[in-house]
Amino acid sequence: MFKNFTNRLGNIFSSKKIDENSLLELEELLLISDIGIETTDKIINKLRNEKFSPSFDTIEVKSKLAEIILNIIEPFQEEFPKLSKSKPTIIICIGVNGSGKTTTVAKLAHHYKEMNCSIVLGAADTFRAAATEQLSLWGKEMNLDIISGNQNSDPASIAFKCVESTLNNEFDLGIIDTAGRLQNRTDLMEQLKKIDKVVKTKNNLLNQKTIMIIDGTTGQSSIKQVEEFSKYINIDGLIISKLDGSAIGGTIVSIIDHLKVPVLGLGVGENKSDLEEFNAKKFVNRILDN
Ligand SMILES: Nc1nc2c(ncn2[C@@H]2O[C@H](COP(=O)(O)OP(=O)(O)OP(=O)(O)O)[C@@H](O)[C@H]2O)c(=O)[nH]1
Ligand SMILES: [Mg+2]
Repeated sequence: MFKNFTNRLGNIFSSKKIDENSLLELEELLLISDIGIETTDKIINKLRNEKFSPSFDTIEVKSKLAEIILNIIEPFQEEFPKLSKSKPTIIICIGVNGSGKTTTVAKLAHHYKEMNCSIVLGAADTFRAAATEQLSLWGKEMNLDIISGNQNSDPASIAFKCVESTLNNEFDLGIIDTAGRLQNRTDLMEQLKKIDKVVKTKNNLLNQKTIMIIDGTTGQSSIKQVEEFSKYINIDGLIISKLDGSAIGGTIVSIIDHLKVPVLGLGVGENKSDLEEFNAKKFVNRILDN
């Protein structure tokens, strides 16, 4: 087996030919990186139309490839929400089960705490008893107030209480954790809509941002997840978690290509400081240097 992308690229183009054979091999390589068939085809077609110098080398192919991928993703690189001085911000974290929502709530809280912002957390995952406890532990560690309720209480009412607390206590930021839900569970998706609706009732007083957390190891099915969630709630951006492991994360390229949704950050571990702002250039290198 070849050790990495660059080595394989070198082998594919050692004959110094951009032909159907080499492009087919390149297609396979991009698919291994989880870029997905349609986006891979698009990339290959663009590469096919590029002009190469007669004695081109791996570096030239790689840099053209990097440019093509960067052109797809860079327009969707976005910073974490900037907090305004005049209005507080409410961030709602959503996603399927186990995608990394609660951990990301903690990571975001840490990020904003480092900027000296005042923060309250809303434990709107009332589905599992352990969920509130998990968030409370993070709250304790960072010395943050937390709004919670009993198990099975209405998550929308917790979300609303978190909004009220943010406004009444003049916090800069309220971050709402929600329960994991599968996109085909209409009842749970409707519940999400309700959370969104109650937060929106105070929209003249605050800035609302909804961030969907995607498990970076999930692969192509995450496109469907984002697509389905966005039928119920407007998604302002994505954070892709669990990219500290072996997952290359090429799915991000196809998610952006298909859905044109901004990517804000990457989760790179289980600690509160393991959150990076999404940097498209760095990410392309991650794909092409893996
Ligand atoms: N390695 C790694 N693990 C992560 C990352 N983010 C979350 N995890 C782990 O993934 C597991 C699930 O994370 P949670 O934050 O509880 O996920 P969740 O989406 O809140 O889960 P539910 O509330 O059950 O839907 C935990 O063991 C986390 O420590 C990450 O960026 N890297
Ligand atoms: Mg959770």
